[in-house]
Amino acid sequence: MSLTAADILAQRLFDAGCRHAFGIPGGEVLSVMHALDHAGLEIVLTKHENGAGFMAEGTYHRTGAPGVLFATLGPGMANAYNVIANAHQDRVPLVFLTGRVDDFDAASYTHQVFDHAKALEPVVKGSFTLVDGAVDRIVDKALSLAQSGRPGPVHIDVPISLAAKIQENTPKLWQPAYLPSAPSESPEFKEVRTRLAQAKRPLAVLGLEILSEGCEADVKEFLLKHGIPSVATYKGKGIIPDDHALSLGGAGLSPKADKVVLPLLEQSDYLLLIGYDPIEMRHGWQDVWQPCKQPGQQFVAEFTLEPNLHGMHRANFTFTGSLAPALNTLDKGLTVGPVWQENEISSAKSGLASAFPADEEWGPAAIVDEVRKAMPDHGIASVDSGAHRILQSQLWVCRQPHTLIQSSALCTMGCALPLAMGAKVASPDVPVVAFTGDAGLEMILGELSTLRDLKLPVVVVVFVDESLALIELKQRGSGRDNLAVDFGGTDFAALADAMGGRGLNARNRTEMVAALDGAFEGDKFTLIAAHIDRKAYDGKF
Ligand SMILES: Cc1ncc(C[n+]2csc(CCOP(=O)(O)OP(=O)(O)O)c2C)c(N)n1
Ligand SMILES: [Mg+2]
Repeated sequence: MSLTAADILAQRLFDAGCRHAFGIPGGEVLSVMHALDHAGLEIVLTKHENGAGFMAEGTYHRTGAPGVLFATLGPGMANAYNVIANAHQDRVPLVFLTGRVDDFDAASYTHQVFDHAKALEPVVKGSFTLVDGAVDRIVDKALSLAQSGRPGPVHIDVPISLAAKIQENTPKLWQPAYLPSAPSESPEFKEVRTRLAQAKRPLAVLGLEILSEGCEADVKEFLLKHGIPSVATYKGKGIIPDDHALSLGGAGLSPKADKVVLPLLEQSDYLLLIGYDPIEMRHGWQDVWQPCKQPGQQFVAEFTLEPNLHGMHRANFTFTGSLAPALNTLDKGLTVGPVWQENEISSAKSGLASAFPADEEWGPAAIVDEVRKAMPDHGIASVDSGAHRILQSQLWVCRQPHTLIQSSALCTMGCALPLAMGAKVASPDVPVVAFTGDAGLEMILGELSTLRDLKLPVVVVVFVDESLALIELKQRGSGRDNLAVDFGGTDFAALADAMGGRGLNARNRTEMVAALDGAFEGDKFTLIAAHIDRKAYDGKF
């Protein structure tokens, strides 16, 4: 059978586990889109390339296979920039396919044409142009790059005529998977083990690289076996269930949580950083710990996928390579003694619980509380950027990893709805909820019509406060006048009805419970406009 370049590209993506592709076609990417369809990827037409990219990311969180986003040249590519930057910062393997005018044409044609690769350079791991006769090799390189080390986005520009051109050569075999590598035994590694065995106050910091590697179960087993408590970044929540006695939940954005967690990090005599990528963290986490050489003082051992070039923190030893085999080696002959003998961890847990009460009569915490009660542990929540996210991320109890998804590095608005949609497309049987601020939703509203067309019962919970609450808080906190942070009210419930969903308002817990009833079933999305006061987050995080 004769295959075009686009067919080979599409088959490679299918072989890599990709089953969906999201985007908006233009004439220049039609051959690619149809080839993806023929190869067995479901094509999802969206309203904006930014939303499409987040849907593609949503599928990655469910399947582990790279997300696929396609866009036409020029404006299509430019619209996708935000989500590509997000994939870069949030370590998402994303394959970004664009159409491109043929080189002979570009010599005398300028309409919609600019250099995609140059524009994308700071936000992709690599940019490739398909070349006649080497399509298989180029796609393999792109896929390897997207998925190795810290995952990230790769861009493949597909010249229009090449896409439809029959390829003479038979595609070569898919290259084998890389095998995990672990640090070998060494005097340094021995010291890391010995110091852990002697530690009185060891504490692990868990990050998103654990999810990138897929070694959540190994990390959990190691920490629980040795009774080592941990704190996670927001992306790492649920590796150890948030309500486990050894878990301090997630941290990174909330000053109130930091007040409890950072002193523990300072008191700890042994920090074990596992896949901790500080790109999720703010200034409060810069150089919190001080690794020392002397016995009895703070010791920091770091296991990470890539060298520490960020400079956010230091460690006595940083081992790069696969995390699970490294923990396996660390485990050999290891016995950790009794730790944290003065109930510091349980006191910190109670401190966190009282800092974030969920029992208010009505408000953002009550909304999160009611949704949590309505969802099983394996249900998936996404959350947008804004004041609501900080509170939601602290309050949302994750008992399994991968159950709370968000943009925690780029922190972009407008991600929660499409992330939830992508997760639901990839796993229709799992209940999925998107939490979003009102401004964040208004940035991405068009995708509600995509959700209508998908006929999926995703639940969208909007914190309606008619305010850019997080920015208003910062503005007020810095003594500035109120400017460009308040806006008028949208009737989100009516809007949801108009866009083919089920719209409901909630102004108290009873209405919230009623709105959630049956919302995770059927073939319509439910949008719950949860009304809260402006300034509802004052003193809350
Ligand atoms: C694309 C983008 N633009 C601007 C910002 C800056 N920003 C962060 S949070 C926020 C307010 C979001 O308002 P809303 O969605 O209503 O959430 P709330 O803070 O009210 O909970 C803004 C403007 C951002 N993170 N992303
Ligand atoms: Mg708001």
